[in-house]
Amino acid sequence: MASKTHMLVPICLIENVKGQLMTNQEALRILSAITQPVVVVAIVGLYRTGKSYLMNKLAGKQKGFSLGSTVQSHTKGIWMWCVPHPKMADHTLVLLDTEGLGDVEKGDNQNDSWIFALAVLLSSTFVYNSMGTINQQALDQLQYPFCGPEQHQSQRGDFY
Ligand SMILES: Nc1nc2c(ncn2[C@@H]2O[C@H](COP(=O)(O)OP(=O)(O)OP(=O)(O)O)[C@@H](O)[C@H]2O)c(=O)[nH]1
Ligand SMILES: [Mg+2]
Repeated sequence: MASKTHMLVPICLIENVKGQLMTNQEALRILSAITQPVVVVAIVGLYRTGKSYLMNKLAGKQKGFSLGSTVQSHTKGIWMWCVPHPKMADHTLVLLDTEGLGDVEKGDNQNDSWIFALAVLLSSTFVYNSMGTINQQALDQLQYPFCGPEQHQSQRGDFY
């Protein structure tokens, strides 16, 4: 039988240091060791909109992904938490919590787009978290990983 992966706490998968994205080797090692089928759920949205809070709910936990308590952007890069899937036996649920978009202190749209694109490409189910209506900027960012600069067409995954 495939071995179960159960991380007690999330770890950083993609570090965002001075505008550069880098993979965390320890996180890659954990992912490589998973032998079960995976369901990868990523969440993206504007900063300070409750993304980490919602992902903890999806994990069925009160604590896990770190929550911020100020108006400043809190999560940095992309964080990963692998837990047993709550409904599908012998499946691993990989939760990806991302750095919030539109941080005025960061002011780096390109870096935001990289995080957005990575989350879309890594996930099988993609959650766009919004406290109001989804605006044009969100749709523009969604098009980037699907069409890209070379206008590739691809259809994959679910979008909620
Ligand atoms: N009661 C309640 N509190 C929430 C809810 N969503 C978020 N919060 C609170 O709002 C604050 C910000 O939530 P986070 O989950 O850290 O927001 P975030 O989108 O991850 O923020 P960044 O990492 O900066 O992008 C925290 O103090 C949460 O506890 C909710 O649905 N209900
Ligand atoms: Mg967060």
